[in-house]
Amino acid sequence: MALPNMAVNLIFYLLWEMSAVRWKSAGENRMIAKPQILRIAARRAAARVGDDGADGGDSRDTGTVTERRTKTRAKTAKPPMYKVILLNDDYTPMEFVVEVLKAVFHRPHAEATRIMLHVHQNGMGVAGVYPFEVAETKVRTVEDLARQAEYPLKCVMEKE
Ligand code: TYC
Repeated sequence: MALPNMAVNLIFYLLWEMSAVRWKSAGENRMIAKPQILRIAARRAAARVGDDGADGGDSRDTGTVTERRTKTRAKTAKPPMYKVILLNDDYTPMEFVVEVLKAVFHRPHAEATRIMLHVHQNGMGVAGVYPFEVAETKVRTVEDLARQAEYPLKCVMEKE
């Protein structure tokens, strides 16, 4: 018969109280009483989240709570991302912009053409989104290529 959770919690609470009393009066016995209750409760909690409770815990009666939490926390935060934005001008040839989008931003031809036309019609457009240092390098590469070809193509970056 499955007991309702509240009843089970109440039983654990009473067992806990009893063990705490024993703990106060039992001297050496305290090493046994408290962790025993904790282990049973932890095993039940683990069963509820699909863990068998067999691992991750120390079964020795050390008086220390050693059951590990099963939640994992991400250790590294995602790096902030930066949009690399192409700016329109009246002089850079469309073909040159398409080639830049293919070579520097690894866009397939059709997508490069679409982005170039978007910039041409709207004044600016996103060529790609990257971590800070990658975005910085892309901006410099575009401007180096433009300078070498003597076109005024400009490119900026903006935090997402
Ligand atoms: N407007 C340019 C032209 O008509 C083409 C162009 C597109 C230039 C995108 C820059 O980022 C740019 N030749």
